[in-house]
Amino acid sequence: MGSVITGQREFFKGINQIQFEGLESDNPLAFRWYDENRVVAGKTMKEHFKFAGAYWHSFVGNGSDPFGGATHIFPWDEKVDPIERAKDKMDAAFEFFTKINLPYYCFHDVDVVDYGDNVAENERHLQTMVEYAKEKQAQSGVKLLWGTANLFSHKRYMNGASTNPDFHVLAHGAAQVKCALDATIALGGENYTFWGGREGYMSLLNTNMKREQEHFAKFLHTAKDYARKNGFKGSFFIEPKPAEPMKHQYDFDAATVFGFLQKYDLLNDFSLNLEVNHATLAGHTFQHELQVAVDNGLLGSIDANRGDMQNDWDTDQFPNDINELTESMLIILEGGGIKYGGVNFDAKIRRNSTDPADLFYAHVGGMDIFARALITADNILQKSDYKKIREERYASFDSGKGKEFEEGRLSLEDLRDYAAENGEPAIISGKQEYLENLINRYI
Ligand code: XUL
Ligand code: CO
Repeated sequence: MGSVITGQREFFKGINQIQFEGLESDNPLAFRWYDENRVVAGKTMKEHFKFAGAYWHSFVGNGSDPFGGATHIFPWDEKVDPIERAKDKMDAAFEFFTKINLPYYCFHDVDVVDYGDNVAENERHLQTMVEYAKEKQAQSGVKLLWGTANLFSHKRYMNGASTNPDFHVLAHGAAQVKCALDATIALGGENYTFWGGREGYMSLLNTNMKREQEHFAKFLHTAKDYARKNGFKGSFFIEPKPAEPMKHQYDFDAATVFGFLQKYDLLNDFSLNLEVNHATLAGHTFQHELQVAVDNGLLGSIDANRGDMQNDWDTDQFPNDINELTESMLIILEGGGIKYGGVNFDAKIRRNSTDPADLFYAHVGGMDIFARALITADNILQKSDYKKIREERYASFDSGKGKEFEEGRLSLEDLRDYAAENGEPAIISGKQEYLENLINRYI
């Protein structure tokens, strides 16, 4: 554990560095499960998760919603000069990261410092803050998991960025991506994310979908080539989300993005950043999205949060569902882990969670629930018949005619003859309830 880094002002007064105290503890500002040095399935918890704080939700998002303004009144938002204000915000962010013991963080360009309409001035602002962030990273040891550019908030992006029908807007998106890539590379950022915020459509009546998707692919290739030319070794993440803010977004879900990356020859450089609430918006479980990614070698990173069962929008709540996460950790462990990134808390405290400590409770809970899910999933894999049950379901393909079919050695006539010769198949249970109970037993 590193030491706490504060700037000139301490923003989270009265909150000390959060420690692991174990299950006996009833201290709400202590970890009960997340012990960063504990080894599970051959790696420390710190290595398994590479937990990251999200700059936007924790230090920018102020609790406002479509029906009302800010409720989180940030003390780091007081100064008038944009750079001075950005430095206060960064001081607060690194104080928080070091107090909660997050080894990584993630940002959009516009989270770090105000962006206006002047490309050169925006570049100067971000470069100034990159120099400041370098010092903060060196003092604290906190690293950049990924950087990204916000190509969705400015009014010019109302019809998309790289999929905008206006080339001029696309070029502005490219200018922002160039600058955000430069920042990511300068800070030793391990990866770079593209969430296609408004890359999609509101109406097909005014949309040439084919042309927009071709532009999207060309844009990604151009950005990737620039970053590689400048020494970037990390993975580029595409973050699927089916809708919101657009009616339809091209990066709909993991399977759609896989098809897109394959079609446009981007599979060598790109992988997926999967977000729990985006999966549920797509009508999938998070587990489904993880399995699609693992099966295609594309599990790049995770944006951790959860949705609300009664709402159909991206509520971005902090994770707290142990069943969802245990089943997810089973897939991640069996798939060999998260490939390039880590677990970024793309989650926000509620509009009415207005105490400085609320941000700490939220992250303590999130880190603890992942740690608990990891331990539980590892126990299930080590001690139970979970894996065996699934393997045995497919035993008919392990030898004989089933094996020959897998090897592509049977024709349709061969299959017909097998069916005719062997009569009606036995009824075999899928044992779903047995397996659900098994998960709960280990929780
Ligand atoms: C939006 C979302 C973004 C991306 C980064 O739903 O998840 O915050 O993670 O642009
Ligand atoms: Co996200």
